[in-house]
Amino acid sequence: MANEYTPPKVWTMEEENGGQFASINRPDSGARHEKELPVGEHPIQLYSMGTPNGQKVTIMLEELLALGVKDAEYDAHLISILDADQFGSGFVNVNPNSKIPALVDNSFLEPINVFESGSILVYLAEKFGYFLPNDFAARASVMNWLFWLHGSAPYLGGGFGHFYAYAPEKFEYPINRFTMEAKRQLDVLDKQLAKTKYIAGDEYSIADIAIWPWYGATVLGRMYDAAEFLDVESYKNVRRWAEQIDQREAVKRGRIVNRKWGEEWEQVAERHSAADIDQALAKRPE
Ligand SMILES: N[C@@H](CCC(=O)N[C@@H](CS)C(=O)NCC(=O)O)C(=O)O
Repeated sequence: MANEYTPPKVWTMEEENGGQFASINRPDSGARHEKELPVGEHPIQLYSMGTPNGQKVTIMLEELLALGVKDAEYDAHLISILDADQFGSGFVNVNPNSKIPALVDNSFLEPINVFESGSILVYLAEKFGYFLPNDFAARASVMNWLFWLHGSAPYLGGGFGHFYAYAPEKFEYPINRFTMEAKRQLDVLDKQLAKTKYIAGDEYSIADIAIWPWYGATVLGRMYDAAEFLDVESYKNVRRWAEQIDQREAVKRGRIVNRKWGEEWEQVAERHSAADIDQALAKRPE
């Protein structure tokens, strides 16, 4: 085999390995610089970026606001992961794992730090009583699919997306391996959505809110420029579900928060009130 690699006895990081994100990846954790986090006027403070993991939380908050839950008002501060903001001391105090999204709830005597997007979704669902049913069987189904997403998405993003779109070269072995897995996952979703309206059953839930920004966006052709390569048209049930969720007002609002790329109307770098999103969406062409 050409370019065969023999691993050394002990791995050390000698140089950047190339590719997008290479300059921020290091094999250690913790703060790299001092930087306090800004705090806005609402009890809920979100520190995030509008990637699929970030979108989960802003969609959830916008869904809660759409239901009239006023206490779900939030400040969403941009953490630019390409500028290493996730390694600032304030952010690391909230999330020692240095990944967006992270949330601080200041509604109590002591602030509550919440990190991991799945944990944030469950926290908000339990705090406000929506999108996570109390019925034991229905709740188990939502949890099944929420945990499914958190075990599966790293293969789609860190595996398929990384090697298909971001790696410095197109390496056949990992592209084959992760394309196989991404397509298998899409098939799992397609078979489930042949039976149910939403992922976990008849009701829209945090499972849909978690899965849509990854797999919904993939079948809508918004991820990695890979719609044709993955033949997304063939996942008819996932497409039907993805299009349906794409039409929700809260989804249209939440998916553009903490985002500084794309069209002008889909960029809301920071959100401190509903007007920030209204102003961006008003620029959308008819
Ligand atoms: N399991 C985590 C994953 C979060 C994650 O991977 N966030 C990425 C952006 S989508 C990040 O912050 N990357 C920055 C880095 O790796 O330094 C979650 O669901 O919250």
